[in-house]
Amino acid sequence: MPTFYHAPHSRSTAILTLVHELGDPADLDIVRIDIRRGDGSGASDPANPHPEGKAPVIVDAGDMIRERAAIIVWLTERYPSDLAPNAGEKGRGPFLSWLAWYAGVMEPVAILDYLKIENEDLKATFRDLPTAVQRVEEALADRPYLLGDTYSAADLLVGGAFAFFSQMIPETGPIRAWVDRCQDRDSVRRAGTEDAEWMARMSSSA
Ligand SMILES: N[C@@H](CCC(=O)N[C@@H](CS)C(=O)NCC(=O)O)C(=O)O
Repeated sequence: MPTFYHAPHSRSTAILTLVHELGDPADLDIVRIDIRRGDGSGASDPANPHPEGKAPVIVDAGDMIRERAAIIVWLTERYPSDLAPNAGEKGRGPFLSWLAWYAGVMEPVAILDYLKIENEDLKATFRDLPTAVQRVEEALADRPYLLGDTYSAADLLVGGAFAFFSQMIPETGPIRAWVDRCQDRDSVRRAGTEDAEWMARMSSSA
């Protein structure tokens, strides 16, 4: 049985949200773990199989699946749904492109921007946050979601990052309403509630 190692209130919450979107597959075990957090709290958890103590991570039959973009592909293939176009279907290329672009471009530029790091070589490689935001605005100019009329796991990942880094949301344009649509889902509310409950239990037992 695959096991999803989840660190509440972290990047891993996107994967918990996806698991809920996928209908909470009965054969997917969820193990909650601690991680070292940016504010100095938490600790690397001996139960976490990730070689760097990070989350999320899934282990299935001895295979380790790391990195949210890869985990999203793996989960949506293993538990087919309308959250991802299948291989060979229209939309599959854009779906994969958004996931890879998020991991390889958008998250790096968001972090560089947050840290106020400016460097011409980095900019030549990744462009910058305004350019990334522009790509999302263009995609949403004539459609409610990144792939078209329906919500997908690409919206979950990219929209969730805009919700987290809310200072990235432009005052005008389609992104604000799209982020709200992406957040207004039972899966997001459930994951948030479960994470908050786990964090409260952890701090009361500390
Ligand atoms: N690129 C990875 C990032 C994973 C990551 O950095 N997770 C953080 C939580 S937000 C973590 O586990 N931090 C603990 C640590 O760095 O020790 C992904 O998208 O899955």
